[in-house]
Amino acid sequence: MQPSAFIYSWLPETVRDSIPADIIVDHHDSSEAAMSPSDFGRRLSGKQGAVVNGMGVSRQMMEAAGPSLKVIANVGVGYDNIDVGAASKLGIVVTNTPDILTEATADMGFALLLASARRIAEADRYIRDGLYTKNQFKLLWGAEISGRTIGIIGMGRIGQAVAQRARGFNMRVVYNNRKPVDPAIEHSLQATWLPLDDVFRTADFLVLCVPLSSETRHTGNARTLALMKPKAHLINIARGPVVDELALIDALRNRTIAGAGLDVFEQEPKLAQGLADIPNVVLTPHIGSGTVEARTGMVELAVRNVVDVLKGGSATTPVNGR
Ligand code: 8YV
Repeated sequence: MQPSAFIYSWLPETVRDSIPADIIVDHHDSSEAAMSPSDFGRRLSGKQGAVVNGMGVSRQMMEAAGPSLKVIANVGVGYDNIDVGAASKLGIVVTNTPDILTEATADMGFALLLASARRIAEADRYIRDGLYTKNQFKLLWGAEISGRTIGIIGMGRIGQAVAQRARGFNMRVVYNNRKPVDPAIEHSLQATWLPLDDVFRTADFLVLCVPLSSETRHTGNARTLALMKPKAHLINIARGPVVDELALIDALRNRTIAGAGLDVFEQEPKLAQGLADIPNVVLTPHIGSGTVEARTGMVELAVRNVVDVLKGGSATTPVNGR
């Protein structure tokens, strides 16, 4: 049987042209129009491979797709949208796109950190609202970064890249991870492992970089947010549900923390009621990996993973082995 793949993603011509001619490509540009899960399921049916960008893939969908399905390549490093356990049981390889987006996402973490510290979004609104009519000394004062403590939760590739940037800003780095990272990495980043609550307590800037799992859901909650300093800022470049958005809204409204920068939300693309009305939060629409280089590279890698598996080889970046 001729191999076929359903590509649910933006697909630049260069990448499309790299797909061997004997693989039948069924393409839907998810960046132009999202599909309903049921339509997605129908298009997946009978295919051997899938590239998935921003769609949940359940066990039911995989079973409905039929036994020919061999590989699902997620366009993203996080793969909480895919039931990997079910895929493994069904013998389906799941892949992700690590590394290629590390620097872009860490940059975004720092962009939000700086924006929150220096109230960039408020300042932008101030000018657009026509309020900049004279220079004022005591205007939109923010927080200094140099010499402050950054607390990183999740010290994988992206967390480490955030720590590297923090060193450049002369910050003290503390972090929490399920287990401490290699001592050589700790040494080069001058990073100190602390228990989770201590990271919440110590950080002037708390940056969330953990994958979403049942253990990390609501890592930021009413209890842990209450541990934070009133001058602290929370930055989320991980997944929305890592923070209890309603508890965060309370903390921001009551000024028990100073500010937040959020690239991800609990019910994306919906925001919790009231979030957008809070002045001391900077909001961006899940663009952490949003650079030409990262997003193009992610699609390239995802397509390559599918092609390699369909050609009888191994995927470069599997998350569940084979
Ligand atoms: C998205 C991301 O996947 O890599 C991740 O885990 O969250 C992002 O890069 C991207 O927006 C594609 O949908």
